[in-house]
Amino acid sequence: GMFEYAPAPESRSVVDIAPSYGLFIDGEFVPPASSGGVFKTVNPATEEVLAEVSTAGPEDVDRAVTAARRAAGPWSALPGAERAKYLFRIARIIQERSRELAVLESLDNGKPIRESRDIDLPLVAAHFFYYAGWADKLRYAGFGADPRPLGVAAQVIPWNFPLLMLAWKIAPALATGNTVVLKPAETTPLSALFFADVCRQADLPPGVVNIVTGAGETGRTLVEHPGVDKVAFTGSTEVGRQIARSVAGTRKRLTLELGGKAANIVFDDAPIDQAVEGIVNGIFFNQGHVCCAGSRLLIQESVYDEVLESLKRRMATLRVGDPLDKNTDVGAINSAEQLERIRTLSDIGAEEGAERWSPPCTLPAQGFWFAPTIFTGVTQAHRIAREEIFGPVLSVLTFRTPAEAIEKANNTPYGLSAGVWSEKGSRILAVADKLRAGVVWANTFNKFDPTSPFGGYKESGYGREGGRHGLEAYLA
Ligand code: TXE
Repeated sequence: GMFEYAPAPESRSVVDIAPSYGLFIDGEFVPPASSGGVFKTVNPATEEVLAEVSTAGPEDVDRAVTAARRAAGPWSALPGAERAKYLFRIARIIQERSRELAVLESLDNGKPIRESRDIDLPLVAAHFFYYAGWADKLRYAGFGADPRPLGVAAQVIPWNFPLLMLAWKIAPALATGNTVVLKPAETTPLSALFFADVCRQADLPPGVVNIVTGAGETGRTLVEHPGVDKVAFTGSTEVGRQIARSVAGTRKRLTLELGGKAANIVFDDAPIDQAVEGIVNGIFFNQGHVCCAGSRLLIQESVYDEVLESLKRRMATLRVGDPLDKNTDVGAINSAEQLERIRTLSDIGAEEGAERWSPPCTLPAQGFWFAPTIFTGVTQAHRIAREEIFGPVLSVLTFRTPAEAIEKANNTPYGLSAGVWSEKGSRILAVADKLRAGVVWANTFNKFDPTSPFGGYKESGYGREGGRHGLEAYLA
């Protein structure tokens, strides 16, 4: 409309991306030891190459673990208040550089700048502030009189929230006196490499944080390295299973944060407009590349028509396109591979008889895109009701009674999150109590906070990140 506010797109020039990057080992950027090779990271919205990144081979991983081991003694011997100073410094530098890092994240990942700027980056800083506050409070806080770090943590993270997943992993590890070797995902390595620069700027002692880039093979080499004391993984259930097998029988401690297929349950007494906002946020936030995405919508039959009509109207207003445009709601799919996975499952949904609907929208010719999509007439038998799609695709089911809603919500191998929409507090509490999900949101969805523990049941993994619980995973 004529009064619509149309801010200029965020400027790419606020971030200075080098043509190529080495590995960050022992406080320095170094080339990989052998001709392990390089790979390119692309902007998924344009397919333009952003930079060349190094593949860490076994020798590089060994150097990184060795550096982390050497740094572990002095780092853990520092008074907690000293470690806190470094973490506070890192948090402040992230705030100071947040515009640059937000643009970088949107370029490498494809997420809308509004999200990287207003959600990812503030949460990244918040995590470092939060765990900085814990570093000097570990004694007599219920972890035993003299809580000890585990040593060297190997951390492997996915591409959906590159810098935020790094913060979830690194902040509690450092606060508790561990050192880390982290491997970012191969499609989104850049913000972790910029974080290495943040560590340098904060004068973090060499070896406390090491970043090794590469694909799954680098990740496997890292988690299997005998010098590692703790493995923390976020990614696919399949790789999580492999890691659990390889860690079994070693002294390594393990936490896994895997996939999900969350139910978002709308009761007939729910505030419908608010619920529709939550449904949209639940599945279209970050293109649905969210492990806790509300990918199964369960609507009580008596309000089905009303909710669906309102949801479709709202979906028609979603703007899909340039991640750097401040008006964009839904950005690019992170990679050609992920786009293929989403397309395949979506086509299976249609073939199996569910009804597919998307609002009219023109997708850019270059890059990886998928229109916001809903499937109605979905039953438990459909693969799109059971398998994680990890894209902007919502499967809609219905229910009559609270018992049926609970039964359907729990009928999944996953158990990461769920949402309940109702005017009645007593109903929310009663239902939440019966949901096998690590996180249950009431009249909201995809709300994150560093003080709250996050993690799953069943095939969604084990261990908790965030809050006080997040510290336990890093203490002996
Ligand atoms: O995951 P991978 P992918 C789900 C989602 C998605 C699917 C596949 O459904 O469609 O998984 O995504 C590293 N040893 N989730 O292929 O392969 C890899 O390099 C050690 C949900 O991207 O699990 C990357 O850094 N590491 C999820 C990280 O693991 C290995 C987020 C994740 O990649 C490895 C991502 C190995 N053998 C995907 N193989 C969530 N829980 O949020 C790969 N890696």
